[in-house]
Amino acid sequence: MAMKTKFSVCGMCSVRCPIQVDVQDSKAIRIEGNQFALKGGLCPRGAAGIALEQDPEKPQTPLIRVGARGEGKWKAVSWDEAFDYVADKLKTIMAEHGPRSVLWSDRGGPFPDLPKAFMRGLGSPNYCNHDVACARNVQHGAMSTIGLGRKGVAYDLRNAKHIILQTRNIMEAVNVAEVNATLDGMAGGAKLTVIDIRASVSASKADNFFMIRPGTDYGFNLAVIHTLINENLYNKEYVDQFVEGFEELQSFVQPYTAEWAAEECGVPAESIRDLARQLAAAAPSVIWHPGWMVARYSNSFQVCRTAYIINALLGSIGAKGGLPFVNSPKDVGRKGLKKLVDLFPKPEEKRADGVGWKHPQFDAGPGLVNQAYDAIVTGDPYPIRAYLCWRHDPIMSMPDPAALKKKWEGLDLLVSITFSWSDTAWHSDVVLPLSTYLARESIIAGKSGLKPQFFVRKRVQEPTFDSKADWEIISGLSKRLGLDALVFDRIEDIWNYQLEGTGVTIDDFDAKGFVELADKPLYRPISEAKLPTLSGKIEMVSGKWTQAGHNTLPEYKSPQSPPAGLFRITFGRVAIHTQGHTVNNPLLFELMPENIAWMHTSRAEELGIVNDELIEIVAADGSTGRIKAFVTDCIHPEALFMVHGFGHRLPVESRAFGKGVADNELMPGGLENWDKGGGCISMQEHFVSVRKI
Ligand SMILES: Nc1nc2c(c(=O)[nH]1)N[C@H]1C(S)=C(S)[C@@H](COP(=O)(O)OP(=O)(O)OC[C@H]3O[C@@H](n4cnc5c(=O)[nH]c(N)nc54)[C@H](O)[C@@H]3O)O[C@H]1N2
Ligand SMILES: Nc1nc2c(c(=O)[nH]1)N[C@H]1C(S)=C(S)[C@@H](COP(=O)(O)OP(=O)(O)OC[C@H]3O[C@@H](n4cnc5c(=O)[nH]c(N)nc54)[C@H](O)[C@@H]3O)O[C@H]1N2
Ligand code: SF4
Ligand SMILES: [Mo]
Repeated sequence: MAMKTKFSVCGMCSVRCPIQVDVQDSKAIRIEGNQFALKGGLCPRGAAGIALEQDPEKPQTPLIRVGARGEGKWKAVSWDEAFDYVADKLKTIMAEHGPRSVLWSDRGGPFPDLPKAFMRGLGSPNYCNHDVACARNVQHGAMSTIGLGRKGVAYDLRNAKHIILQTRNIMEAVNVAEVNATLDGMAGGAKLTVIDIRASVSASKADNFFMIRPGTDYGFNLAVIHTLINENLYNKEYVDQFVEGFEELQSFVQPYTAEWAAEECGVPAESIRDLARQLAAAAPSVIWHPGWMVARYSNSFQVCRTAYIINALLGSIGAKGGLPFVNSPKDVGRKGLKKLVDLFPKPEEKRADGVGWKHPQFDAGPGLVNQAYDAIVTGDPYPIRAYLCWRHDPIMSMPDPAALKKKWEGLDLLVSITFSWSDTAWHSDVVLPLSTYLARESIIAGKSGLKPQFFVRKRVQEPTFDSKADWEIISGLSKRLGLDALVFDRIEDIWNYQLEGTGVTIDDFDAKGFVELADKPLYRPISEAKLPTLSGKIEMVSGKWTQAGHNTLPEYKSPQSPPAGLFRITFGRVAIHTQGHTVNNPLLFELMPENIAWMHTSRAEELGIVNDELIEIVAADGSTGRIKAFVTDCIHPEALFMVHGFGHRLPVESRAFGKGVADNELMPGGLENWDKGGGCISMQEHFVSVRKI
């Protein structure tokens, strides 16, 4: 049969790049980046989607647990049986404890409207996503300075003159469009500065590289602010007009000189001053990246805040080549998508995780799922009894799996909806296999940007196994739970509902896979932007956080250096794998079957460890893992680094089984260590020891 090319959206990681897929004989045979958006470019994981689709080592039908939780004994059932089972359980639980006792979490992303509508339909306020283990601190860092969320401004990398990556490895923790834009920006003369605890691939391309002592970034940033202010390098006119609390910031940073930071962070004072001068020369086309995976320290929120503060001092918030404001459809005179959540009234009940009442400063959208887990245990403010875990693997993505499983013991129902096996799926009562992104449609998503757009994922082939799309699973459950408004026979009915009144039809997506709502990028000057902070300006001291009792310019506290013989556990990504769920992918496994432990040469010598030697890592609770040592000068001596996502122990994953170490298992008690200012779990506040075998 003739080959066809279909547009779709990658699902191999949370970025969701636009793709195009060649299909022959009704099967996907090749994937590349969307020609119109990414000029064909794709990352290694994106190219491995077909291996995922065809891999038999994943749940192939709905499964109901027959043994104890986590024992791995299952009964394969039909979709009707699975839907009946879940719906009946939910009805019983809701009859006894109310709809509020149902919790939902997912991986976040651009398609939350449908699951949010489902939760509203049930009458539960407890919709959450995974962000306490990812970017909440950036979100709240943005909200507490500029009032907008982190996606309220864009990173205008292509037009930047200086890009600073702090705790952000843009070349390996990939977003294809951002990689392309950074390389284009650099080809156009942009300088790159990297601040990291080790030499990443991004660092290898940098003009300035600071190998910083782990956990001292807040101190580093305070010294940069000190230099910008004391050397009069900041944009005074901009600050006078658009910044609130400058005097407080100025007096607060006085102790934090470049010399002070040199001692604290382990980088030369002159280099810090030189960086500040380079930034001033490039301003306002400067992007000090506030980070992405910042669930690391109890001061990570301050690192993110000070990133926005530095951007503000340079006048780059709202500037071309800096962090311009994104535009919604309304900003360009168009109408946005009609929302599915509006089919139901907002539940009046307060959230189980305390967001909106106990924590009034936080963004209610995705909540704080770890706090909702506590309600399972304590019944405070009310019990959570059912948990629908959708494209989310908390057992691998949160610290201390044993403690997490203990918290979940009080659940009467734990359902995992997933396209691969995961620790969470294995521990569930019911597993509902979700079709991979190649074999399912999504609802239409709206994306704000310099040019706002709508995009949609279309099914490029039928599922290889007995799986279903998100909307099919929600329809199946809704039918049995009496949520008639969410029962759809065809995805087109959802798409048409969403597009009502927008002037766009579903056929308009055929040309490029997405529909742009403006012809050219619109840069809105800050003078025209209405910032939703209490003062209406960029706040050096957050009004909202202050009202909630939080000091947003707290004194710097030096992180403890690891006691003799110990290392601080640090982690990150690599271009070949996504989090915990690609290690068992046949192609990606071949490229990188296990993780390794980076350690500084001087530390390895002390321990008598040589490169490539198998070593044992011992966590604070005495648990151990075996991994190969990577001995290098390119990491700070206090740190031990590994790529996250390895150390699988599920017998159903023959490739990943037993390979490498799970960093999340080296963080005993870590679930309790979370930041009341920023909301994230602080995962890099754990020490481990290392021994020869
Ligand atoms: N110790 C430690 N913990 C971490 C991290 C770390 O580096 N170290 N990283 C943190 C970060 S940044 C994040 S974002 C979280 C991630 O953790 P999670 O939010 O749990 O995301 P994934 O590990 O990607 O797992 C998602 C699950 O959903 C399923 N799935 C179904 N459909 C899709 C789809 O369309 N796309 C994707 N991606 N998955 C799908 C997958 O099969 C997988 O089992 O973990 C965080 N936790
Ligand atoms: N290939 C790939 N790409 C991905 C993902 C993936 O799983 N795989 N996941 C996506 C997701 S969900 C996310 S959140 C992003 C994450 O994107 P990033 O946050 O950029 O990724 P990470 O590798 O977790 O961390 C970035 C860097 O922080 C460094 N670091 C660790 N501790 C410190 C410290 O104390 N100070 C400083 N300055 N640096 C430190 C690490 O060494 C690492 O190089 O990537 C996205 N893209
Ligand atoms: S970065 Fe790679 S894996 Fe993630 S969505 Fe884009 S192509 Fe897919
Ligand atoms: Mo993330």
